[in-house]
Amino acid sequence: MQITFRWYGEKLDTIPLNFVKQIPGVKGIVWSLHDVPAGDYWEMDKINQVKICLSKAGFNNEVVESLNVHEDIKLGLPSRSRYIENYKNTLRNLGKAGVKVVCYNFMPVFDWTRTDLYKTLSDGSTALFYEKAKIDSLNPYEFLDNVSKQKGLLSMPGWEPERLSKIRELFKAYEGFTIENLFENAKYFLKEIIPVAEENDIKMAIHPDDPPWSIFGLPRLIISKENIQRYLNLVSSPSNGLTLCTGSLGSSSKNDIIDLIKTYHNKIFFAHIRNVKCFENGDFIESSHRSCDGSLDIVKIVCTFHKLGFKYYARPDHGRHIWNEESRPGLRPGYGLYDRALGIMYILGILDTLDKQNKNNQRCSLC
Ligand SMILES: [Mn+2]
Repeated sequence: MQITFRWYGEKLDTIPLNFVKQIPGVKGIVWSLHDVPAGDYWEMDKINQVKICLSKAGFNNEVVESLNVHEDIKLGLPSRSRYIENYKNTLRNLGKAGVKVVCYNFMPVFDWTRTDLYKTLSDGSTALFYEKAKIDSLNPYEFLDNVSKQKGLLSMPGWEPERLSKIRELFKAYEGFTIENLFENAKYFLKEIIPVAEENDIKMAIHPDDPPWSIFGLPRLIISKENIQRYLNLVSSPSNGLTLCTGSLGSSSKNDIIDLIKTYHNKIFFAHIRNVKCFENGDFIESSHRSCDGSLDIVKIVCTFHKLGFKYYARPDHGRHIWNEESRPGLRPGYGLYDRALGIMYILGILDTLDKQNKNNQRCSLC
């Protein structure tokens, strides 16, 4: 697997690329044009600016996360055709710029959802936390009032102020909307864009819904093996694939991550590898990468990818805030430098051990 690191761009990220360069093993930067609203076209000039900036710093630009899908496409409104055309033209430009994988999601209204961005863990670090009872007891507007007061939320992808200001209208638009409607609209979208992705040698990798269950009565697509299979069947193509986010799918104990990797390894083009600690009452918190700190066996996960010859991209996904990093101005919750770097070192430690075993023709002792 090729290790990558998500970075928000020169204007928006407080972590300099030369710091990222000091994390061993990072080959590529996972990037996006975060200042372009969902549905708009990405101009070649802007794409090339990022490409030059990354290549100067010694990184490739082969993975984009996210190329956001406009809400009208998810809702299947007549205006979707304009946004789908923009999406296709953006894919053409990304292909020209050497992009190989595009991560996107099809989550209605909210991207990922948490109740606390800085929940304190027993060691004094803080992390993103989901409190089930709180989500269940609030309506979406109360929830937003509650969570948007927390530092840093509105700078997070998926929580852009312009999107959230329309939240009431959006919820109205989704009234009576079912999972069948969402699958139907996803199919329409894929039929349009997948041929363009194929022509441009791009793999589309849908990110699972986070958390993997319905919230606030909204339907959610990528939450289970059954739905993943159904989504991949919507359009059968080597360009229609998955981002396997261990933490998103793994926050439901119903999902067997190892089984998903074994079943879909030919369809996984991007792996988000992080741990999550799940509690019996449905709460979960993002823990360190170490297997014993969370509910997921990261050693076994990395080992399974390695055994299957996974050659695509991986990133450590989110991390905790440690070493007083939460006081850094402009920090994006979950996207500090230190814990993601530690996560990469943990993953590399596992991979190096596996490579050494292979070299010595030893049987794998890790999974
Ligand atoms: Mn993820």
